[in-house]
Amino acid sequence: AAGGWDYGKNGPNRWAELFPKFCAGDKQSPIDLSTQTALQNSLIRKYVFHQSSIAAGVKFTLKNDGHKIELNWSPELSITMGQTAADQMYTAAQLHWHWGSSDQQGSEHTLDKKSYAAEGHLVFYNSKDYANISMAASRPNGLAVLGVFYEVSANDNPLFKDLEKALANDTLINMGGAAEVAARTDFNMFSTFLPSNQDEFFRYDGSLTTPVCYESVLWTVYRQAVPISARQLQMLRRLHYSDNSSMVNNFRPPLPLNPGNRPGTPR
Ligand code: 1SD
Ligand code: ZN
Repeated sequence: AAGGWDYGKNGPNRWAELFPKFCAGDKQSPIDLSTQTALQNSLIRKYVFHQSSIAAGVKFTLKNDGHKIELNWSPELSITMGQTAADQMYTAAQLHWHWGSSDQQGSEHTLDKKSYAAEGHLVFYNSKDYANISMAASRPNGLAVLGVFYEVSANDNPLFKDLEKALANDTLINMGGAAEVAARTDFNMFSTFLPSNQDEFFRYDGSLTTPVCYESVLWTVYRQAVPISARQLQMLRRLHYSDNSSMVNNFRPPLPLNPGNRPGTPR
């Protein structure tokens, strides 16, 4: 499989051995989050978000990279966040998802040991200190990721509703496939991706959840799950990995809590 790892034979239980330099580290992600910790976490500051308006010509592209689907957008669309409106140190580079074969699994983080059907990751890099995401990915304070849980519901998810036409495109089924998404002029990434309750979240120092598992990620995972319909989840499960098998269970299960990745330390 691409890069020498997958979610099957060379799956998460072998990554520490296959990529020992980082995947065997002591602040690895994901972890199990507990609501107890969320309460202490209310001391940690919320990010201030900013997005430029959708100009004519802004395009979104969904692609199958062999491990998941990822959403990218044209560079003139600026999606940023920081501690204050003036200090927008993080720039969003992409959004992607992890999901299960059944509704009882699929998320990477768990909440009080509960798994969700899927988890979305809006990946930011520190654009104050680094030129691009690949420069930042291995560096201290390099990345910040916003994680959102998806829960099966009778209601469609509004973001996936926007992506549905592209998602249904057969070119996306196999690795390397990509499909364009027309941008709504009123699209806002933060209000469409994040749950309505943005006041309760977990923050901790961790890692990429895929090899080579760099320990460069400041994680923020929201407590409130967002809805996704069974029909929309099926659209994800019909995609294929590089070996043509069904793209499901592309998540890394939680890793042990260590002093390095224990949530709740304000920073
Ligand atoms: O799995 C993604 C990987 O594709 C890449 O986006 C990386 C950031 O460069 O992040 C991981 S994850 O930790 O966001 N799952
Ligand atoms: Zn991810």
